[in-house]
Amino acid sequence: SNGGEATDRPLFAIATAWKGLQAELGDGHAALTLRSFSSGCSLISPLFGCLGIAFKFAEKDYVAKVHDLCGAAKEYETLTAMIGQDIRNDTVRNGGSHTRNLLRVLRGVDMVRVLFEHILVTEGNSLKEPASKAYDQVFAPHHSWTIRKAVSAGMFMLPTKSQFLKKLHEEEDSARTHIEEFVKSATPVVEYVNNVFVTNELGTDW
Ligand code: 1PW
Repeated sequence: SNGGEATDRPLFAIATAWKGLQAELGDGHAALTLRSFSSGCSLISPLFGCLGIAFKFAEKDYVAKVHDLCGAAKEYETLTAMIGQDIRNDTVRNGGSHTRNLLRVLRGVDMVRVLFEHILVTEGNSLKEPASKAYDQVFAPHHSWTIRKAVSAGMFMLPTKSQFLKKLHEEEDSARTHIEEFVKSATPVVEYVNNVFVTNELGTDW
């Protein structure tokens, strides 16, 4: 797999993999394979680990769900095939179902995408400001009061942006390039997966 490269330069590995996912999608009519999607999602896991102890729980939740999707990829060729099975079994919204895990993982990816968008336009060294905005946009509407309070307390323990980039072995300039590339590629991929939910009439608001 992507071993050394992924641990050395996580942002480079992420940007490269997601560029590949966007290419796999082509003009949007091709089906995305579950294998490449879940491996692209697993490359994002180290980012959560760089957010410090406060986000250990978020990291564990994300990693476990990505792991489930990687396992499902041995059984299903495409995301659509995997979701179809949950629809036939009437297990779409069941705790731990592949489809439910996919929706959670998709939100994790979207959170990183939105966080990066905010980082690109935020002056200064704060990670708390862009991370809080991204959380409020992507996750907060789906989380209970208790989780929202825990997350907002965790925001005070985030590293600074420069500490975060240092943990990722990046300089400001190289990081910006990879971040821009990821945002550009992830946008249509997230939109595609979102659309799979919508066209199957599963909704994304749960
Ligand atoms: C690089 C990202 C930067 C900022 C920090 C991100 C904070 C993300 C917060 C996630 C908090 C995880 C709390 C877990 C909640 C679960 O109950 C929930 N999972 C998610 C991902 O919302 C539902 O999972 P379930 O019930 O389907 O197992």
